[in-house]
Amino acid sequence: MTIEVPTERIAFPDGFAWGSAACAHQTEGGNWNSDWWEWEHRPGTPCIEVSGDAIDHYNRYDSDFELLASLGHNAHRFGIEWARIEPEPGEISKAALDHYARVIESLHRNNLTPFMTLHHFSSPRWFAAEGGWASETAVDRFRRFAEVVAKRLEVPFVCTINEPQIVAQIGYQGTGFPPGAGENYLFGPVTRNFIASHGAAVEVFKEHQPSAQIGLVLATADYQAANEESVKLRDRVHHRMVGVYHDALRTGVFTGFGDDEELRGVGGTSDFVGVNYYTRTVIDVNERGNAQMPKPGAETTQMGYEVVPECFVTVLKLAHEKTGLPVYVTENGIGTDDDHQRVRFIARHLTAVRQAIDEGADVRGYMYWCPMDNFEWTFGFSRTFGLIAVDRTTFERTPKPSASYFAEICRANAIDPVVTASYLES
Ligand code: IFM
Repeated sequence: MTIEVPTERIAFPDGFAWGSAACAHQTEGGNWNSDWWEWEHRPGTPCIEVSGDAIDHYNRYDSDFELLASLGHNAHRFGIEWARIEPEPGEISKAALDHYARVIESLHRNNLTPFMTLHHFSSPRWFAAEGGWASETAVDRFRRFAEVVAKRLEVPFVCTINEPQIVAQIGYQGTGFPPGAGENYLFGPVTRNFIASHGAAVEVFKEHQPSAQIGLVLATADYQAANEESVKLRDRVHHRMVGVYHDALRTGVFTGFGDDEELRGVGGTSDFVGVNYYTRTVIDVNERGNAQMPKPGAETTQMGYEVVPECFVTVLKLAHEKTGLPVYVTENGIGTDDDHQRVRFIARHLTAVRQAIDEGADVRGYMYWCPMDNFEWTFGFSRTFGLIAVDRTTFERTPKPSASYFAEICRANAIDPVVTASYLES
């Protein structure tokens, strides 16, 4: 059954976290010591432009958080930048840590519960030069960084790594993200290192900051088989992309991909799983396993993703069932220049969240991706996911109508059909 804009009031559980999610590299600007900055400037990569000053969030975080608080948010997912905190191996920037301590203070001052992401795609250049996530030293390097952070930056929620599967797939198996390795065989070892690094960060936080709730943030498309013959392949792809992470979070064991590898003690003590959801992926064995493009006439986004809120119910339930953990929606959003489409997207996807809760998923919060239009990786600034527009020459922030619509939901802890209709008509 398709999920439409609700015609009845839909309320959310008491204490639900409402906010938006952002990433350091995409917003801060001037992240020149990171592998992404180098990649953006390297001739021949798929980047259409460089991140430059991004949206100058590094300097404007305080007024940005004030704005989000004024828009009804009570939580915020933000990222810290490893390349700033540890500019050279083992060399820690006190100034960078002090900066992020001020960022956290500002979130508290604005009554936004901090969800801090340790790693969101970008890494220090020195880490990349050592072999990045494929290196034998990766887990120890990440553990050391996590320990520095755990000792200094106190927060109620920690997201260890954002969408590790995307980095393994696009950066190591493929050539679209740094390091652009294009080596199939790297997917396994990189996945292993990500899962072990998550486990290492969990250990470190449990020791130095036991009050923090700690989790992993997964890219979770709904993987579907285009036909009967594709079911096996779909299961395999799902296992490689999501299943191994769910299993590791539930059991504390990374089981590898059919090889002999088994790694114990990883992730078993996590407190939540973060779900990032955008669309479904339809696998067709007859298309050499490539994901099918949306059918003609399907509603799509600037990214070419099909809009399918029904699949959100499936992935939320699966995340909870397979990990046994509470779930936070750590990202869900739409790149579009049609703000009515964004309002419809939010209304339908939140209806899906409520349905998942009704069907047993322990979902405790929703963070829209993203607060402000920003740097969308290889697509530069051409994709507009934000609730707030940003003028790239003056950095002026202008909330879109969808920001006010989302504010009404956050404040009411509910979706009101009359309010929704008024935003869709205006
Ligand atoms: O912008 C990205 C984010 O960095 C990771 N998740 C998906 C978003 C939209 O493409």
